[in-house]
Amino acid sequence: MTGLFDTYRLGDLTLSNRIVMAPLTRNRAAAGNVPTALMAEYYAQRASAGLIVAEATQVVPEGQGYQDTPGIHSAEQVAGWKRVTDAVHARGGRIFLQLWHVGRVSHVSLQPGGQAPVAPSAIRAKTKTFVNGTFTDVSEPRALRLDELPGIVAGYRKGAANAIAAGFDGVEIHGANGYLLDQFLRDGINQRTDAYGGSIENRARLMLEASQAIVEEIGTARTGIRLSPVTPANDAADSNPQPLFNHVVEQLDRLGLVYIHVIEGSTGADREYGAPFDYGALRSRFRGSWITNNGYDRAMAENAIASGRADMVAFGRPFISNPDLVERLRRDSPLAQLNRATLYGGGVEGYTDYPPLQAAAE
Ligand code: 8OZ
Repeated sequence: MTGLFDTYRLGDLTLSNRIVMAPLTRNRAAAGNVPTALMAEYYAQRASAGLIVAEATQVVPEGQGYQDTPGIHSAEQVAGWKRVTDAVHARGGRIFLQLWHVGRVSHVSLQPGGQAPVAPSAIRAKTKTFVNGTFTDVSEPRALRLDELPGIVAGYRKGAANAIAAGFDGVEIHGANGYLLDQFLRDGINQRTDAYGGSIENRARLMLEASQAIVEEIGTARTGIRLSPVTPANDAADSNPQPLFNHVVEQLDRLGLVYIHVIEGSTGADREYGAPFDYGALRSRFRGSWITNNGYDRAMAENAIASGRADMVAFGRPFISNPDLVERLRRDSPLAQLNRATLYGGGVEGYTDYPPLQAAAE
């Protein structure tokens, strides 16, 4: 029987186990949205994960929606990320970068020239962002012009090329949680009347064009994607997600992506949200690897792997407070609880100071 701690062949990589560190926004980049030495230490501490998916990272300046999130569009950012990937590789880990454009989930104070954030349609999201140390309402967006969409795709392509230049083993396209690509998918957000709005095929077009561009740039074996079919995160809503995501997954299969990473239910919350939704119908449409996520514990993860329902299981919050999560799961040891006050922004505290089991016991 296949277990959580067995190796896994992902594309051209052999991963040491089936446990994935989910991408986690921590808002600790330095000026210029440059990854720091502290971030390298944080990821290196977690290198025993079979695969780390590094935090959501804006591919273009307009793609930023929260303070101090890292980018992958400048030479300084690439150099900063190189320190991170070197540190993880030195510990025998593997690391992908999550490529991000927030679309309408942003604030004018974070946008170049104080401009409005961009979106499929000029509809403000009922959600908050994190700016100047506090949560604040997002700004009113403007609709992207049709002639701007090739530039968005080019941004993802360049982000992927930069990620490889920075030493990442691959990229995960952020197609989830109500950010730009997910905004285009959903009929509750996308009211366009051009080739990128209306039908399911049209709403999926931007995500698929970005995916194709990335595949052309870095190859299928290094390109994964994260989806959240029923999440209400960031005011995401669709009248009929099953046929929408059936189509999306069929097309991602055609492009040959190496994995799909699915958030089941409401992101970071109720797994049953949006039920009934048939995740098996998605899996059966995809020949690549399947990563499942959202509120898994050891028993649930073992079951998902043993039953063949997933190839790998991603853990988010448990990896924040347990740098040695893999070892703790292996021993079935108790998990440390995380401190919510230090999630977003700050320094060492609540970031690199969670001890591994050994040290905690001493
Ligand atoms: C928490 C805070 C800010 C951003 C996501 C990138 O939900 C995020 C995010 C999460 O995908």
